[in-house]
Amino acid sequence: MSDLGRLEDLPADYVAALRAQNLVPLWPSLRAVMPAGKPQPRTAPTRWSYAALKPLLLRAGELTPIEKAERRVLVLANPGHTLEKMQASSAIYLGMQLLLPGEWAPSHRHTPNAVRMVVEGEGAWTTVEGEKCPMGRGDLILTPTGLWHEHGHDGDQPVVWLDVLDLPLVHYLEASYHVNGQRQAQLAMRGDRAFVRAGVAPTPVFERTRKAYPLLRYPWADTKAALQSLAVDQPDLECVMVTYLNPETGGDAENILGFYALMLRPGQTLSLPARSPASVFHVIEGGAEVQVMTDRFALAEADTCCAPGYTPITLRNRSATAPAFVFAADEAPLHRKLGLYEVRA
Ligand code: GTQ
Repeated sequence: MSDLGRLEDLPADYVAALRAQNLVPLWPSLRAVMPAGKPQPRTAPTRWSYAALKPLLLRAGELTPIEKAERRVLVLANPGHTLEKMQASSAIYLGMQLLLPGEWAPSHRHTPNAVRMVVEGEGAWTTVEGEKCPMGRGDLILTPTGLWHEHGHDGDQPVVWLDVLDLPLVHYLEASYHVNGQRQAQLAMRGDRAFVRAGVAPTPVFERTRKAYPLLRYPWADTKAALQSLAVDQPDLECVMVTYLNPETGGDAENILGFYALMLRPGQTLSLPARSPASVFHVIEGGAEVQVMTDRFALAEADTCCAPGYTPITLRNRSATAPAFVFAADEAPLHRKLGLYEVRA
């Protein structure tokens, strides 16, 4: 491969004349925007310890009243992108949100899609389009693009959850904005049993629901039971993983990011192939070691890490006797829609 000409090789007056016309020569920058063989992601393998961040988050609870924060969140920022960018990967935003007893995070809606993975505490809820979704450890609650949502808390201990948004992508597309709303009249408690069995869906008078997002709350007890059934049903299955789905379409729960839960059997090491999307892992129960290139993160419960795309990932259960349960998010739905999805052997 021949070396391409550099900017310094060009006469200064020529470069100045180009700039004056808002023109740029491609060849000095071609390799940077299209590197050979594989991308050079800015996303650095990064781990965030819950034990380290929790006191800082609780301190934010003392320093900043909810009225001054709207959403009291510490962003899990990837230094590879610079912290100011507030992104875990090119498309994924992660934040740890704190809600104290009696607090209320007012109703709004926005173009980025969000999900919440509940980390700790009881008694909080998210109301989505008038439906109240209780938040318990390990529950996944969707607030897809454009849907009104607010958070409240009737319990007596702090509640913490992990926010996963496609904000960096939507912001990059110059399509990110929010609208503030009124406190929602709570129409109903969101039932979470309607889609509890895979393979059948509610069909009143031969019509299926036409809701774009028929399921907003995925209780951890059900997801965990699905993983345990799968592990028992297929004892030789290496990758005991489920995808959070839209139960009406069978497609991904949201349009841009994908969400998964996986179970590592006691003592198991699971090798995942190099895939184009970046991914995030968060331990729901147990302990897991995540190896990405030369980085090896020992994750305890509630710890979170991210990995760039195009690199193999190895997950290992740190316990020889108990299973480990891990929540994962990635950019696969986005890559698939764009025709960019790749798995490398
Ligand atoms: O709870 O609506 O972490 O709007 C960032 C933006 C959470 C939320 C975040 C948000 C929210």
